[in-house]
Amino acid sequence: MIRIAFSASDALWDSYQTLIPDACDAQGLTVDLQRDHLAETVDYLVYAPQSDLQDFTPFTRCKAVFSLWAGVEHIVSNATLTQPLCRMVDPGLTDGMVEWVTAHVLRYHLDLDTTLNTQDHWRPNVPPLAVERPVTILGLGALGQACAHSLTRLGFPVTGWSRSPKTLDGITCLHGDGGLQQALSTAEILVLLLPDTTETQDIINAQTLAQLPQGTRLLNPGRGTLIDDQALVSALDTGHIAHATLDVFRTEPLPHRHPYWAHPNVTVTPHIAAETRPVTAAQVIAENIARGEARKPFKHQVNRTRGY
Ligand code: NDP
Ligand code: OXD
Repeated sequence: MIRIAFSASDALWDSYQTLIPDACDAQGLTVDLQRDHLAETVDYLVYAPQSDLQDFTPFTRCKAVFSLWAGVEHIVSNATLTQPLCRMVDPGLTDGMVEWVTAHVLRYHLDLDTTLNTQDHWRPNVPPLAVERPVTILGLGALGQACAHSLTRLGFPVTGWSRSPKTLDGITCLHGDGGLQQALSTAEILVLLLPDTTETQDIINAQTLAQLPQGTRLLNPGRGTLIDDQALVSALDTGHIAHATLDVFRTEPLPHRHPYWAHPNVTVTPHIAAETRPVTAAQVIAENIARGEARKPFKHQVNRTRGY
C-alpha cells in the first residue's frame, strides 16, 4: 500500500480525496490518501502553499513532494525539504492560461475597451490584423509555449524569451541577457510568464520598460515580483505603457489602497488567470507516482538551484 499525505486547504481536500485514489487506481496503484498519516510512514506528499506544513524533516521515507501549484516560490528554498519537488504542469491549468492570455491579447489587439458600446466614435480606427501586431512572451515554459502557439495560430508574430535556447515552430525564440532587449524592442503586447526567482525579480523595471515601444500593453499572469510597481505606474502615467492587465501581485489580495486599483489604465484580475484543475491534476500526480514506483525520473521536477 502506497501512503500519500495531503497537505492543502479543506476545499482542495474535498476535491482530491477521491480523485487521486481513483487516478492511482487507473495506473494500477493501490494508495491510501490521508491528511493525518504519521509523517515517517508517508511515501508521497501532495502540497499546496495554503498548508501550515513548513518542516519536512519528519517525512523520512517520502520519495517526492507534488506541488498543486505551478509556481513553487513558497516552498523551493525551504531547507528542510530534501525530497524531490515536482511543480504542477496540468493540461487543465494550461488551457486556462491560454484562454486568459488569448482573451486579453485580443482585447488589446482589437481595442475592445474603446469600441464596445461607444457613442463617441462611430467608426474609430480599424485595428490592424493580428499578423501586424507583434507579441512578446517572457517565459517559454509549459505555459508560455502553450500561449505562444495559440497566438501564433491566430496569426500574431510571437517572440518568446527564455533562459536556455529553444527552437519552436513559428516562434522567434530568444534567450539570455542578450536576447531580452531584442524581445522587448518589438513588443506591442508583452506577456509575463516567468517564475518568481532571484533572477526574475523586478525584471520589468524603469530600464526594461524604456526598451519597450511607445504604447505597449502589458499582461502579467506570471508573478507580482516580476514588476517594479513604481516604475510601471510611472510608465503608465506618461503613456509609455498604454495599459496593463495584472493578475498577480506582491501582496495578495491586492491591498485596497494600492495605486493599481485607481489607475485608469490598469485592469486588475484576482489571481484567476489559471487554476489547477483537480480532475486533470490528479491524473498528473498519479502518473508521477507510477514513475516513482517504477524508479523512473519524476516529471516536472524543480531545479532547486535555479528556483523553478
Ligand atoms: P516553467 O517552469 O515551465 O517555465 C518557466 C519559463 O521561464 C521557462 O521558459 C524558463 O526558461 C523561463 N525562465 C526562468 N528564469 C528565467 C530567467 N532568469 N531568464 C529567462 N528565462 C527564464 O513554468 P510555467 O510555464 O509552468 O509557469 C510560469 C509561471 O506562471 C509560474 O512559475 C507561476 O509563477 C505562473 N502561474 C500563474 C498562474 C496564475 O493563475 N496567474 C497559474 C499558474 C502559473 P527555460 O525554458 O530556459 O528553463
Ligand atoms: C500557480 C498559480 O502557480 O495558481 O499554480 O499561480
